[in-house]
Amino acid sequence: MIYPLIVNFIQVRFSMEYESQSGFKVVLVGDSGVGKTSIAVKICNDEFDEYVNETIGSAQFTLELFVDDKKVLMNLWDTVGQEKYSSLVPIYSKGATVGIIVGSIESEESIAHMSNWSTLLDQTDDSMKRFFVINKTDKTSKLIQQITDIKAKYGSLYPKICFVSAKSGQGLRNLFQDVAQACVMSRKADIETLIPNKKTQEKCNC
Ligand SMILES: Nc1nc2c(ncn2[C@@H]2O[C@H](COP(=O)(O)OP(=O)(O)O)[C@@H](O)[C@H]2O)c(=O)[nH]1
Ligand SMILES: [Mg+2]
Repeated sequence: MIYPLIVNFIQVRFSMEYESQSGFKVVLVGDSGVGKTSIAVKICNDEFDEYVNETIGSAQFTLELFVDDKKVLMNLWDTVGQEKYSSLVPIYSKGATVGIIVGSIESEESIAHMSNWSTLLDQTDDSMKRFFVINKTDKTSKLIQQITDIKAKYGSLYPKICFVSAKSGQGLRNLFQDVAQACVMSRKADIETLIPNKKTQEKCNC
């Protein structure tokens, strides 16, 4: 008897929260200089600066996108990339729904390091959704060849690599639309675990 009431209550809360929630936390990590701040500024303010000030500590940006006609609010946390601060990543990323791990197409080293950043996110929450992003695609004249090479070399390590440019904005909208979708899916997954399993319920009633 109480089961439909619980489901109903959760569903009402669920749909209300899409309009008014405080936002999903999305963290940006990666080596210094790969363009984390530039990505956040471009997608949130549609601006690009050749001379970005180094991020001290962390900065936060707010981004609103729609998924299935529902507003999804995301708080992007832009963290410092220097190795010396990497021990702070598990603290910064606490409570994050999605981690965006950034490398630069200009720096093979930064791409190789993306797995280290992913390991750091594991220390916070190994079920956190990850997006592997290679930035600065505007800076190469051999983009197609580089994409093929990077996918061949890192494809098994980084499941789905997105190629973007914070300068031109190329690929960013699609990336963040996928991030918003992942946020919504994670909320649905959370709610599904709250709803009693029907089979278990039936068993209990026997
Ligand atoms: N050409 C180009 N330059 C970029 C791009 N993204 C960032 N940059 C430049 O790379 C430098 C470092 O960017 P920044 O956002 O500070 O990197 P962060 O240290 O990872 O936050 C800055 O001079 C940016 O203007 C991009 O997509 N294309
Ligand atoms: Mg920065």
